[in-house]
Amino acid sequence: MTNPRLSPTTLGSLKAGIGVPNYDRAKVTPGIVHLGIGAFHRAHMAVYVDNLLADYPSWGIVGASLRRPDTKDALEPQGGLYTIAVRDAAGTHPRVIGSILSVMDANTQREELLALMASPDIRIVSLTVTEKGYCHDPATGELDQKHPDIVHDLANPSAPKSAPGMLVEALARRKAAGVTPFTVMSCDNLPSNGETAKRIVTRFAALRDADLGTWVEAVAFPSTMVDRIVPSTTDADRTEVADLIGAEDAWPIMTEPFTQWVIEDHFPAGRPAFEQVGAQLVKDVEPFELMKLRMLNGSHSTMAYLGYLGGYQYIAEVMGDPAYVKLIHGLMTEEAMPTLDMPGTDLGAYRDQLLERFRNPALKHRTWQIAMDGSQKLPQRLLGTIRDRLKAGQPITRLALGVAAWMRYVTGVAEDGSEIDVRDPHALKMMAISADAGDDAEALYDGLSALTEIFGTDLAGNAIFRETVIGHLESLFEEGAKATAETVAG
Ligand code: CS2
Repeated sequence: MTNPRLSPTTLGSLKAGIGVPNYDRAKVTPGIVHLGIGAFHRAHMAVYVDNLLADYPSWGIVGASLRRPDTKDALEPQGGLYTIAVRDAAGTHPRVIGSILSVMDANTQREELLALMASPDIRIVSLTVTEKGYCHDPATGELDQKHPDIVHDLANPSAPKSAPGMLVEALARRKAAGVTPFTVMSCDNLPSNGETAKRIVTRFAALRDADLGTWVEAVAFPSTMVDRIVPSTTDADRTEVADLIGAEDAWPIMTEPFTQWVIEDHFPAGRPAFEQVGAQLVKDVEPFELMKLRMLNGSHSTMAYLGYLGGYQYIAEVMGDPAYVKLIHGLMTEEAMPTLDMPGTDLGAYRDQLLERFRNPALKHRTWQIAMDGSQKLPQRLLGTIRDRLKAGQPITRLALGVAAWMRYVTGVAEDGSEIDVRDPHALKMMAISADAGDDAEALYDGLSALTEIFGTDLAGNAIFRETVIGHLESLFEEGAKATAETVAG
């Protein structure tokens, strides 16, 4: 007999012992709209909210996707329910989450979504729209006014496509109706993500109308540091989850046991008691963000490019190569940690915990997945650390290898000559640059580092940076990724 579909009506007939919502979903009302209802949100914030709803039922989530309707299509027949499956060496531990009340597709339900965002019931609009969803220049953090979606949204402010456009239109409607603003909470991997979101949104509002720009300046944009590794779900995962819970779930989430959320406590419109379910509410999130971006994500991106080039499909496989482990250990200890100012935090313990998480054999986290959107990720993961070290006159050997591996990766040709499916908003531009450069390391460096939206105006011409990256590129072309990792790891 095939399993029934997971839904509110089948919730009672799941296999024994499967965790299900401990509150009456019918009594939960929406207090949060979440833009970018991808796997990351459903493995993270939606779980914290799920843990709170028994005591705070006015904080349910309505999710919205700005690009693809696939999450809505999958979750609608399930009444918003989905499984989170936590994986470790001991097995897979499923639990059903109920905090997402419904999902809207912004493309087909724009008016309905904007009306909800404008309603006083919504006190938080949270975001995981990925780095590129901010339509900004990653090197400066400023709104990219030439971005096609921004051009579109400024011309059609009441029918926006972009996240900044949606936020500003909803805020404009609140202003017109005399409703106080919601709090905007970014949960993306950006440095000072609150301030960055604020800068972009207020700029967009001011471009629409000066008065609106001034009004939006009073909106709260707390920063948050969000951490949980969430590989994309495969068909094999779906089958495993169906067997474990006794129901078909079209959209389960596979993740690790670890989870961390550090939140700047600035919510004038109110917030759920996130501190009761494990979040850290602090005054200043920035040191935590830098720690995570530079240590976790900087290592991740380096392992993704260098690992993919070396023929490794998963992060856990990369961690099986002692040269790569030594390299990443060194990158964190020698190059990233000295740039962080975290009194009271044991950075060595944090590093060791990261290495353990990367090793999780049950988590099939593809190097190719992490390699996506490098142009948007590199600035905060590697380039900021490199800038700080250059300023202090310190070596950047391992960090520069991460950058060189990215440059080698975006040529779109693997070491065995096969094609790499490079996913990046600037993929075409970068592949044209690398087609001109061929395997001439200097030409490749000069072409790619001239992209000021990634490298700013200061880095490309820095003699030490240039020489170090070009040296690594030559080695990547001549010796390959594995041999280069071994040499640089020392
Ligand atoms: C990863 C992150 O895909 C990526 O770029 O580095 O999604 C990473 O898994 C998360 O930031 C972990 O919190």
